[in-house]
Amino acid sequence: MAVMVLHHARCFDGAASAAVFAEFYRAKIDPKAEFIFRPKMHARGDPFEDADFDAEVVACLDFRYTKRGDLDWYFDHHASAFQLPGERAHFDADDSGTKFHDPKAPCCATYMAGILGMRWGFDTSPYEELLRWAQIIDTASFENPQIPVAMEEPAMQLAAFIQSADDPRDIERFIADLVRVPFAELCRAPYVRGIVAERQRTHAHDCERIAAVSKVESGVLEYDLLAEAPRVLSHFIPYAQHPEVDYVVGVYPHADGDLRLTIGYNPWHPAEARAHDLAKLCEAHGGGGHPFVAGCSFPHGETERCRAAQRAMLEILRADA
Ligand SMILES: [Mn+2]
Repeated sequence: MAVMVLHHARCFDGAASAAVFAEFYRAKIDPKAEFIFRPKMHARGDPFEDADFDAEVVACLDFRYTKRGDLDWYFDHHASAFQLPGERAHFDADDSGTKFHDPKAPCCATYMAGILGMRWGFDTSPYEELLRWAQIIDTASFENPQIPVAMEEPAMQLAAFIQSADDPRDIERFIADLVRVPFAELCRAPYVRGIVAERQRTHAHDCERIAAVSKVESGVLEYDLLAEAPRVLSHFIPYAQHPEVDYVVGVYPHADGDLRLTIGYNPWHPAEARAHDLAKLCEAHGGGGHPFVAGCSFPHGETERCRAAQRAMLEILRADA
């Protein structure tokens, strides 16, 4: 029996959710199941395609809902899970008992693990380290911005791997290894180490560039790297360099080929002091995410639209000051 696992791409929580779901499925539903892991990227309109549903069983984790193609399993915690007309009503009318969404859940992997433990009696204790780090990373609950920016902690190196890896075979192998190989050992595996070492080099360069182009005004930091090479950028760099800012709105060409706008509320400032729903600000420009960190993608070449969206958001955030 083939099980398609659609999971949020380039995301540690998405990979952790996929890994733990496959363990659950083998333990409690079908020990002979074979898994196809397919990373899904957010996109304007319908991000799904027919090939996503090319299996007997389809699970979608840490990603948008769809009423297309008969989903069998669904776990998500994104506030912007339901974007197309009729999706929310379709979800609400579902009585399968295998689809779950809670925008208040801090992390998809821990939310899903809780439900699988309670309703299916699945023992999630072997995945304690994986689940703990998935939640720390997804909620950006690091003690200080140096932890993600230094990129030394094994879990941070694994997060760097999944954000950068392109080869579907590496990603599939990584998802399987996440639940079998201790983190420190997995970091040393050559297929992981190669990608992480390269990532650490480009990350050091990114830190220099962000320091050079950042502008801070009224508690909001902006940066624009659209004229530079495409990259996978750590969104914590500005907070390590300017711990005083409340919000960051940056634009840069992402390695996936799109132009990316990223917007965040300083994770080390009091959560209750956040005055804006950043997912809503992004939905107005075709993006989405969480109230405290969100983003939009624009097709390559739409530099002006990307900059205009950034200006619009900066204006809203700075109007408070
Ligand atoms: Mn997540």
